[in-house]
Amino acid sequence: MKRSRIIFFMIFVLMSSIVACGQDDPKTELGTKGAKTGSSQCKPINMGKANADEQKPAFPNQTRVCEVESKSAYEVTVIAKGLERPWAVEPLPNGGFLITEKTGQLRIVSAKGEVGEPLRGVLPVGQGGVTEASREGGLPPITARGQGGLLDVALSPDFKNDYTIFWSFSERREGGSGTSVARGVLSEDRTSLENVRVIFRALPTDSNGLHFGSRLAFDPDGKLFITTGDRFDRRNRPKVQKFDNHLGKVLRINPDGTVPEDNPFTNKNGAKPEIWDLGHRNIQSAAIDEKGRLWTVEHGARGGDELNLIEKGKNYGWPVVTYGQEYSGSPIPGAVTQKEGYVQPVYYWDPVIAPSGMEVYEGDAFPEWKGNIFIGGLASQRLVRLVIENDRVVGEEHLLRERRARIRDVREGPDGALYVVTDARNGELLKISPRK
Ligand SMILES: [Ca+2]
Ligand SMILES: [Ca+2]
Repeated sequence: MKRSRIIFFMIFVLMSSIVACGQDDPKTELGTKGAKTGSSQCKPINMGKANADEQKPAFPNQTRVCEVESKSAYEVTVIAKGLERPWAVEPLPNGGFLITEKTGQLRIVSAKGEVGEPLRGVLPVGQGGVTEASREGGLPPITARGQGGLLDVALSPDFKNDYTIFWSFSERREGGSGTSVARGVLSEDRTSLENVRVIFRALPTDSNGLHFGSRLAFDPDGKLFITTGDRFDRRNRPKVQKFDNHLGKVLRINPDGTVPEDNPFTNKNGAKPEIWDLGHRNIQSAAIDEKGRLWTVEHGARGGDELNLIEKGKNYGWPVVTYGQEYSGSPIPGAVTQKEGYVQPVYYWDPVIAPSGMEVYEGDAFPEWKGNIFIGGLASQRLVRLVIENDRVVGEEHLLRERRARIRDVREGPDGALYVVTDARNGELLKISPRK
């Protein structure tokens, strides 16, 4: 019995690698081929067989749209190497980049690619109600366990004047850890963070190391969106549909940590006032589009990664309305794919891409890509490009497949190039720019 299982497993591994080779047929790094858009014979990208293949999309093009190919010629340059599990990249307005490393360092990488020392931070005692003494001279205590660590970073909307930055992390707390957000001011010499304080703590705290979210995005009014996850286990999952906690939600706060008066549930009894919407599994992608609207991509269960356009006060379903199935292959208990009162995803993937960071492209360097959504793929090792028309996905392209790297974040720089970090012990910062 045991032996046959091993043989079966070996055959499975062999087959998987053959499929993987077939999918990743070598492509040059330069995207110069003609687009296939518009063909009635078009095919979706071959990601393999769907896990929940009996599930049907709610509308056409909600999954597996036509594969398209960029006409724009681009090149990929390695700006920096040797980053330790980078989680986020944020281009700075005057050149260079802020980079978070999951293991706890926040660094500046210069425009030329020089990797700076970790920024020194100071947490004033008593501010932010920290439950444990901060590491002396360090950032608020971070638990870099499981999926936790130093996670996203965002610039203040007025960064050019206030030098303020925001970051999310899994905070070490009594009873485990939880997603928190801190802010601090970058010193003039760009070596340390000053006036650091924690402005948000997702509750409840849990002892596991999974599903922390978390991306940060400022809306055009200067309010800060924070995304979270469901903290993974069956015990926590039902909390996503309840208002008395922060799990599986988009939250919205003022940059000083107070709650905006126009949040949807500030008058609801027992509701956490930071809640903007609910019903998410684990949102690790968030970006604002040209109209100022928030888009997110979340890790679904097996076969249920989804793209959502976020609206105030809405319910996005998890775990009662969702695509996909449990990792075990069994159905998600009690779940359906459609139900009135729950927002359908704009798009979903089965099999999944395992999404990370995202960007809505608005630059001038690639006119063809304007309004497109770019999403990093971790397990899928690719950069996903979605062509959007009337808030629906009409084309999909997978870039960077030949690099075979877990893509952790993607952001647009002031120059219109895309900047990408790869999730590895020797992580890279890549630049995608027009081919010279
Ligand atoms: Ca960010
Ligand atoms: Ca959903």
